[in-house]
Amino acid sequence: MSDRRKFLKQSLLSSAAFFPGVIHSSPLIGRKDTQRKAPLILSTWNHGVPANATALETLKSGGSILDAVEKGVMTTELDLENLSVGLQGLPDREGIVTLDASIMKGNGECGSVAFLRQVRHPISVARKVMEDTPHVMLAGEGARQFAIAQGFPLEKEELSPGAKRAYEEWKKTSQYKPIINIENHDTIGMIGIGEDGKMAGSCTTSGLAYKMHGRVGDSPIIGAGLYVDDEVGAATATGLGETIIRICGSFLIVELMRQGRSPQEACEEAVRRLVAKSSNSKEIQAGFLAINKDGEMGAFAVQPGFNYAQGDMSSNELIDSKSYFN
Ligand code: SD4
Repeated sequence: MSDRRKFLKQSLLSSAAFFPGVIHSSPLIGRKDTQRKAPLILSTWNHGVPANATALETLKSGGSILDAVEKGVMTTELDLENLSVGLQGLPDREGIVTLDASIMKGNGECGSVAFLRQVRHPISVARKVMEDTPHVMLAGEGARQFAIAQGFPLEKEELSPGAKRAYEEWKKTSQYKPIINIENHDTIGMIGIGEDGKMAGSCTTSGLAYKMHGRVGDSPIIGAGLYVDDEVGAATATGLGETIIRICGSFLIVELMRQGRSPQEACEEAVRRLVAKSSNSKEIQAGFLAINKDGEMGAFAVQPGFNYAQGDMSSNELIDSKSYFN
């Protein structure tokens, strides 16, 4: 048995006292390196570890997989150190922070908000769009008015200290260039499968730093930044949104899995397609995560440096993704 498998088995055994029943319900552990028994949560970047921890806690205390992926990324939206998610994130060219978020269930229900200002938890507004409106997506002032009507408090519109410093520095040249792996905690995309096999996903971001005012990325676009289908699996994306939108990245991965590709093969094919459609692929970063209904997982990125957090009832670890370029 490999050391890694031994470790997983041991950590599972030591968690049995806390999660009785987990051992019985986890026959897949060790069958394949990329396969785990549900519940299982995957999320992008370093900040995925604390987000996964919240999601797993939510499941342990009886929440649904939808509750888990919402609460999980709310942790990141509140992280004041994080300059790429939430109101503390880096602003657009005008110095205004605008947020994008989406949420989806494996039965096809989904909701999103784009170009939203002043609301601390865009992911929860996206959930409200899904649950309380006949629509999928609300943007800009309409989204903000909807949030107010739903009782979300509006925050004062001012940059966080870190964002202010960075923006002042950027204004010295005002040159726009996507920054690869910005501080290693871009957008958070989270996908998960519950013990009952139901899947859900969430994605939330302040978008690309110094974007044009009004720019919307892939994260709130169902099929680009996020897609979930209980019959097949789920995928989420991070990185330069324009390149992800062009290939309908997350939808593409789920459809490739539907046709029989493994999550890893599907992520690699999506990156190959993205690279083929981008003239400047050496200068951009984009990464994908995928999981299928059997608990197999995959990840792939354009450039090195992308990592993700993989959590189940016995472990929550950071894993480096493979990439197209080395
Ligand atoms: C966007 N995909 O708005 C998001 C941001 C991101 O690396 O992930 N940046 O394009």
